[in-house]
Amino acid sequence: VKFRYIRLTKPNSLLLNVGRKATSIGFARSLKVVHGDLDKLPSQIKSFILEKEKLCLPDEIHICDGSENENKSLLTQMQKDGEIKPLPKYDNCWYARTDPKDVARVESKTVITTPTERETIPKPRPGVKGTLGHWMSPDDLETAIGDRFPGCMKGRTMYVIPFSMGPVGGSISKYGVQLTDSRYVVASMRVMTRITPKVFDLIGEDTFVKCLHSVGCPLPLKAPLVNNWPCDPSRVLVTHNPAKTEIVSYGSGYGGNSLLGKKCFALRIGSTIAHREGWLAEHMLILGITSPSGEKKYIAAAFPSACGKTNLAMMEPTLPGWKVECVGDDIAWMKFDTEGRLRAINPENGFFGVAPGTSMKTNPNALKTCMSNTVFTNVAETSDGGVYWEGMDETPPNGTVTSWLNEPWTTESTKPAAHPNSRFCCPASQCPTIDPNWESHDGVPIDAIIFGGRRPKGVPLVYESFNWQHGVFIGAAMRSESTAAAEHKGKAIMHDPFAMRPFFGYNFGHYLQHWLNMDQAGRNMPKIFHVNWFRKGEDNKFMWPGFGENSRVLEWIFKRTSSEGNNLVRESPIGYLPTPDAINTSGLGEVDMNGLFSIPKDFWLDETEAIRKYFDDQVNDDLPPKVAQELSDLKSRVQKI
Ligand code: GTP
Ligand code: SPV
Ligand code: MN
Repeated sequence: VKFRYIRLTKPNSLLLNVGRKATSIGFARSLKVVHGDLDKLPSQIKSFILEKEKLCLPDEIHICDGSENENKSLLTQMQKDGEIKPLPKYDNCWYARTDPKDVARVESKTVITTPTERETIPKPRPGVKGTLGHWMSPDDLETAIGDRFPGCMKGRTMYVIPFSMGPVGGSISKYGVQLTDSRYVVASMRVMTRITPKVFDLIGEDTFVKCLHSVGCPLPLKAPLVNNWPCDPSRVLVTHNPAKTEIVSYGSGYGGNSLLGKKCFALRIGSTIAHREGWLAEHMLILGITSPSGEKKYIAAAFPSACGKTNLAMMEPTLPGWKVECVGDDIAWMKFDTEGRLRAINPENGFFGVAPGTSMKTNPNALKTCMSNTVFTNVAETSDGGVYWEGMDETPPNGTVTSWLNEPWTTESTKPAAHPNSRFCCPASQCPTIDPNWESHDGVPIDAIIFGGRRPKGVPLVYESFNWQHGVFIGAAMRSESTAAAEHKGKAIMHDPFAMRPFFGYNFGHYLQHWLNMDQAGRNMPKIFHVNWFRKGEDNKFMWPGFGENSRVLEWIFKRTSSEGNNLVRESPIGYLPTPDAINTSGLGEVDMNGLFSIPKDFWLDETEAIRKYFDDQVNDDLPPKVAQELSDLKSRVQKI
């Protein structure tokens, strides 16, 4: 342990001097850097660390190097403290149970700070509550941080995580430094991002994304921990300051609230950078698809949280001869190159995937990916040292099951074994179908963009936009049933434009204009589609088998992106539909294809009305006229059904 810095404090504990080399003793409190060398860091990073250290007052600082040894030592310490336990059935896999009050993203406590509210969210129609994000004024942000952060890391270690979003050194990649007092977050960030001290050199004196995270449980504890999971659920706050490229998150250790590279950086701050620099940061999977004749294309797809991105990205096509490979399962950063092709990278390095519903039948590749080096959170455990969740197997596992709530569980139990938002966190490189180009520095070329959601009624299996502008409208009009990925209860159909509603870093109206502006002469614009795997029949069962069978829909999309697909469409009021035989149904069994493609007039009249109300209420004066025009065109087409 090196005692290199001295924090000088007056007896009344007013902080006077921070980060100065120790030259005197007396009432000084030492600043311990237990790993890494603060002096070797670029000066702006060192000042960032010292400023936050002074605020949070950790006992010591550990500058992470991302090494295997560092990871092992963190996991061992956590195990010793009962924060995680090993899962001997697999190789280097770990199990964490959270405080049941900290299980998902907290959208209501997630805010963006800009000088004016209008930069962050459109001004809703008078009397209407805005639902397109939460704004916090710079003054309120300062107060909120002042209420939460002083001394919040007392007794704990502040970890400094240098991380890259995208391959280190890639042309589309960006860098960040996260400070956190959670070892679980360090271990998870090591899977989800690329942690390396090279990032310090790459940042140098350039701007970087500054991330500060605390679970908000200084030692000694004021109340006992639940499941040894530190958090401060009643005071959670996840803040973003785009002008300062700064993220400050307090009170939660879970997922998007604490792994700040993911939604906070790659989407919220990312979308503001993309807006400024002329590219797109989107809540999209990226997959490569190869036809039986060996032709390969890449597709990006935006579905809301827990609506099928991971599953589509890793799918095993049931159609003979087709191959799907995974570039990413959650986030895409996309930029037009000098040749006018849209190129995409996956800024992440791992998957933080929904566990329930993942089985050898639905998503074998996800299961194979998480057999080693994986942290499972809030799934159920089995007495043979394995994991369990709803929809994992046809039959319940051997041995006994203990639920995520640490209660004995049987198939007779009324509560679920796993929390519906329980997740696996595993390295992308372990995916058996990872794409050979998944770390390509300049990204992969995108030929099609798909939007989709959970629509139990009225929305066909697939349709295609008439053109880019119509496609932007389709993204803007997206709706989906709510899921357990955030705090929403029940199964209401929510508006979730571009699957980005919880993740916009700036005014959605400006975002729409940005998408419209992408369409420029000389660019090869990807075709835009909408899919719905979740339509239900009279019996309330899914009409479409989904998962690997979705390859039948991908085949049509694939063909539509080249001239061989010219004759495979018919026009409908909502967009192009496949001609009756264009979707290969051989070997599919009993599926009501007519029902899956029906466009009920009443439903679509209601739908256009709901979209109109949403645009008027929520986007109001910031709705680009071209999007308003698309809506009125849709309405007149639907009226003629
Ligand atoms: P986030 O990680 O929250 O962004 O979610 P995601 O979009 O990656 O969703 P994911 O692929 O994890 O799927 C969520 C749930 O939907 C899982 O329980 C899946 O089993 C289920 N699901 C995925 N694809 C299909 C499908 O084609 N049909 C049906 N019926 N369910 C599906
Ligand atoms: C989502 O909610 O879309 C996720 C999970 O991918 S989280 O990392 O918690 O945001
Ligand atoms: Mn997601």
